[in-house]
Amino acid sequence: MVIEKEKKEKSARKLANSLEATIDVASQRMIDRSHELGIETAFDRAVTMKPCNIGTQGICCKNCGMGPCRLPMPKGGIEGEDTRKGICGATPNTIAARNFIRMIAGGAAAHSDHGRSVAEVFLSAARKETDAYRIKDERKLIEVAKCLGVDTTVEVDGVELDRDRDEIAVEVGEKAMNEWGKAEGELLYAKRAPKPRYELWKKQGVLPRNIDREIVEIMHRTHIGVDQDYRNLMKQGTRAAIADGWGGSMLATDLQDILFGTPYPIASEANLGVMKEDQVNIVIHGHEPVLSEMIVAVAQTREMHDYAVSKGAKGIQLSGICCTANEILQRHGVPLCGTFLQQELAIITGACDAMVVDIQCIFQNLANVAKCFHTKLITTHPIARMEQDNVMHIEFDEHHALEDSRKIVKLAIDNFENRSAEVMIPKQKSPIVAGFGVESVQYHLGGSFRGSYYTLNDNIINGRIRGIGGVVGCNNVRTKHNDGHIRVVKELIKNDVIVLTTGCNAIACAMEGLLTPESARVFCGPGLAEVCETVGIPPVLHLGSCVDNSRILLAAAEVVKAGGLGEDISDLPAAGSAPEWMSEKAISIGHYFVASGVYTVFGVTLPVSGAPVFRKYLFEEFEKLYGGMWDLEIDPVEHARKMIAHIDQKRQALGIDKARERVMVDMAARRELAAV
Ligand code: BF8
Repeated sequence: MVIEKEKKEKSARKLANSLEATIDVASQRMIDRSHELGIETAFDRAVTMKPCNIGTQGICCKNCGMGPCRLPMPKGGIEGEDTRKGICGATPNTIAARNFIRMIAGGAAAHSDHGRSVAEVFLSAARKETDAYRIKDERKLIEVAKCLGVDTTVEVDGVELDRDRDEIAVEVGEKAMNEWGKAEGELLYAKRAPKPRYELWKKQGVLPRNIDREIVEIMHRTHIGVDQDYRNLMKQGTRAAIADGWGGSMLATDLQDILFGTPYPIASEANLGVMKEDQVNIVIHGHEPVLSEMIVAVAQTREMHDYAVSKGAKGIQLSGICCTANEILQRHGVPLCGTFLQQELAIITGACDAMVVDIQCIFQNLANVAKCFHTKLITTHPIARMEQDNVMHIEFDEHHALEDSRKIVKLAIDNFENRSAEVMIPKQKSPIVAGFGVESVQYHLGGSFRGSYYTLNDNIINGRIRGIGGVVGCNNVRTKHNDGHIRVVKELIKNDVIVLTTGCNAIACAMEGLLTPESARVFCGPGLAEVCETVGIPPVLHLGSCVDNSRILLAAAEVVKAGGLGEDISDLPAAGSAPEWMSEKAISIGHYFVASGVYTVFGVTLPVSGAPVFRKYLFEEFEKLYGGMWDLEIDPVEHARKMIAHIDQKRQALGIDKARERVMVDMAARRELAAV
């Protein structure tokens, strides 16, 4: 009775309970603060707005004007033949598969269009049409040139010489741009996958032709009356997801690294407590580092610092939300302000002088929250504007990048004196080490001389490291903020599974203190702890933003290349996870993990439960086709245990399920062998 009464009262107030909403104390404080100030956030809206039960099962079709056709599961489940169908006769499998691959299309489009924007800036930098950007990492330029088939040397009078770097850069930019819309051929980066994987994609008919085409074809195939076989629909979904992971996302990562520098381990801090009461706080939110790189450069100038001081502030504090945060963290050590679900809370501190947003994962409600404070909310991208009239739009143009950034930073500084509401910045923040990648893992685990993945492989073979977990993805307000992320990751590292993380999972782990080498002793099993302590790395390696999941793919390819752990990614003792996913991008990422041979578990929900045959196809039959498959597990500990069970199964298949040291064969041993 008491519980019923409490429930009624709560729904009458329509407010979130901060302790139930998040595990993060700083966020709890700010949710409570929002209630004191009468400001509504996503946490409150989640209490009042229930998700559509049919949509969450994936069986609502709204692809034509005769619907929406909703095919709810019968109460007692399906008995006998499943006779449900839409007006046109579409079965639950067709509808769920159409919806699923449209999500892949949305996610692949978002990542890949981001990649295209970077490629455009890259090309204009290579052609010297802008002063703001230049090639920073020449080593990576050469590596990428080779992958794109760009000559890096020239023959002069029979002598092979290094080709001019500017010429290489222009051709890399042109070849990269071509990957989005070339008329013939196949995605060039597909060959960066292990050879058996590439051959498998070819055999299955899912090698992407170009990035845009695969996305467009999904929209065509899912139009009413086109593809009506869930298996054939998923074939196209697979092709588009590969075009994202091994195409648009990978190109975005590579070109960003060449332009802005390949990340190397760097120390910083994370959580709302990084904001400073006596400084101008600029929070950068979104995804494309093309803009945020310039803001970082401008905000760190003496001119801007002095200007801030002249306005009564002690300096400028930059921080980031979402994947922009990860981008500027991994290259400059700019602190993380928070995850996706903390974006409104950053403004509610009352200390956010400007929030600058570009694309993806930006709540429209930011405008309503900003209205309650002095905060300037600035949109910067032509494809991502907001209708509310308190939002400023300063369109960012790479040809005037520094000017635009100067304008934005000045606006924030000028706004410092307008703070009105009482400022309340939570104190919580954690120290972190971020900025890992394919190259730094090679360095840290291989040593400066060996510089390879052999040491990592050795430690997996000898059992100190049980396996690799790629844990990524969003926050989802339908589940307790960061709870799934942290419980999954802690269970993995406790069982000696090293974690590679990106996106909002990386930020959640940062806030929890898991991105420090010292955390190994506290949270890891003895084997992983020993490795981390010996080489001085955290047990959870921050590999960047969501497009940087491509770094996880390439790291997996390197592990295969180093030998001893099978011939393909699907042989590795590895598993993927997105405990709190919510975006279409996460579905595309999940599917390119699966198509690359990785067992991938999602938390919260998956829109497939209303179509049991289609669900079985993704969860079981996909393994026979690609060596990787989907799974759903809501309980975080069980979620991690499923990953560990899969890792153990792979260890057994490789014959490395018994812990053993690698025995070096010396001369004496050789003689003994020869004598036998
Ligand atoms: O691309 S993890 S909530 S921020 S979608 Fe968005 Fe999800 Fe965060 Fe980055 Ni990725």
